[in-house]
Amino acid sequence: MSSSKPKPTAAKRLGNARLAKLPAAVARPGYDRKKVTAGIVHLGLGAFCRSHLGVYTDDVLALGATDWGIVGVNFRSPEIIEALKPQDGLYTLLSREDGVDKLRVIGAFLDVMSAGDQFDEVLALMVKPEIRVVTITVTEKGYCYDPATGRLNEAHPMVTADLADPTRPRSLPGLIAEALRLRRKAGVPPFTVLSCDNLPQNGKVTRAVVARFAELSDPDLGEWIADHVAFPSSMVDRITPATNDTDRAIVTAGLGMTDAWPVVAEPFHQWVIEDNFPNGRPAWDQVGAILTANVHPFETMKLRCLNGAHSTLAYLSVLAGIETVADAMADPLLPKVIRHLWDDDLIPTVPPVPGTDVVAYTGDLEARFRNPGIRHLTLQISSDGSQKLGPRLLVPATTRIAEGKAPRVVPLTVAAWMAFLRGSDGNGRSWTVADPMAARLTAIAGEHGDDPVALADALFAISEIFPAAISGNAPFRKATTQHLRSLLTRGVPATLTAFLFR
Ligand code: CS2
Repeated sequence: MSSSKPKPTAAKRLGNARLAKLPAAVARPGYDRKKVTAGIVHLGLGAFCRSHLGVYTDDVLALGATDWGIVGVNFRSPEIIEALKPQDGLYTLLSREDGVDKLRVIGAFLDVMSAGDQFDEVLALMVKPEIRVVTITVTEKGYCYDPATGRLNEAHPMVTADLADPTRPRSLPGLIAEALRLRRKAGVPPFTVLSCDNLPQNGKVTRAVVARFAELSDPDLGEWIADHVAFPSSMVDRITPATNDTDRAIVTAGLGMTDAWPVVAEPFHQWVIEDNFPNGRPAWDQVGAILTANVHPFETMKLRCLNGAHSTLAYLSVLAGIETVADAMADPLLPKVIRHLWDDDLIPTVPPVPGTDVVAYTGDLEARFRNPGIRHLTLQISSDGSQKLGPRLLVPATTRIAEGKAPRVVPLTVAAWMAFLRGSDGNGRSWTVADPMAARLTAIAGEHGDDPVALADALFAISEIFPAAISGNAPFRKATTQHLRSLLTRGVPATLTAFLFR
């Protein structure tokens, strides 16, 4: 959050007491919040869960199901708690398309808590029988897993710290395992754990990290979790850029009162959920979510086509000085690169998706990416590449290689990521590399920065990121190194021109 924003005064702040004073044009909870009780604990209170889970659940509450309110728990930054607590958990969704702004105040989050400062309270809440679902958005790195294997990273510093004292966990796997241990001890049926992050088979990964963590601290608990707790997978989608001060000002003007932290999102939203909730669930299916036995095809399509294209746009754009996805889509070359990525490398790897034409889906993605009302920063998407490249692009590239085909665009994305790790373009522009592996990656880039062969060799050697099928594939390495040389010496436009028109 910007420090320049004025401190909202209590009198003019969004909150329960001022809901009735909102202008008629602003949508608001269609139910009595006082009657709503918590049925969900949500872990990871970023913008995404507020534009997605919060909105679907707000719609369910409006259907009259009063026992599915959410308590949001944050692991790290206290700012979101400080913003939402004085607002009774209320916040505004600003959805934007074709120059039209729509404001809606969401009431589904009944309370917000800090997993650090309020640890005992959070744990006590997670043990209550009325909490039947725990939802998660902590981004890829929050799972403390190894992206290459999908298993718990047992050497992760938070995991080793939590294993030393499993009753005071700080990590996601540690917290869920401890809450489940206490529920079991108290004879309370387990909650269902629903991951809403962009990981392939996110339910399976969550189950793997929680059950393994538990097994390491108490083998019996590990077995009980594996046998008794449901971890459905889900595919989540809504483009939600970080909120900026212009958005805050628009919301304040529209509400006639201050909202310290609204969320901005595109109108489009999609949620496909594996229907495995032994302890009950909100009727999300009645408000637009797809509940199905098999999420896999949907998730594969979305993770590869949407997120894979995002990452490709992000690295090339940061290098080229292009700030937003919409600006990238206005570039003469980048949309052509993305079309090749879809047609040549990704669509052939997506299994049939029920009721969906995948080519048409990518056409819709193009339109969504072009939405000029959404200032989605390419630098924001560039974060955590060590976690994102695998599921989004390297896994489908591996599939293509196994079929005897050479991936065409993925080596270019990997080259752009390698050049991005240098943190500057050598011409005075610089940026921050945000990544859980940043120290190691930027040290490598610093050492080999100008030498494409040495830089690519050193990065391909990181087995946590590059599976052997990629790092051991000579044509892939050669293509990547050539693109990297071109990016470092000739820059993005000349590289893309050569790539597209050679
Ligand atoms: C983006 C996603 O930041 C990123 O890595 O690709 O946050 C993307 O906007 C969402 O998954 C859209 O549903």
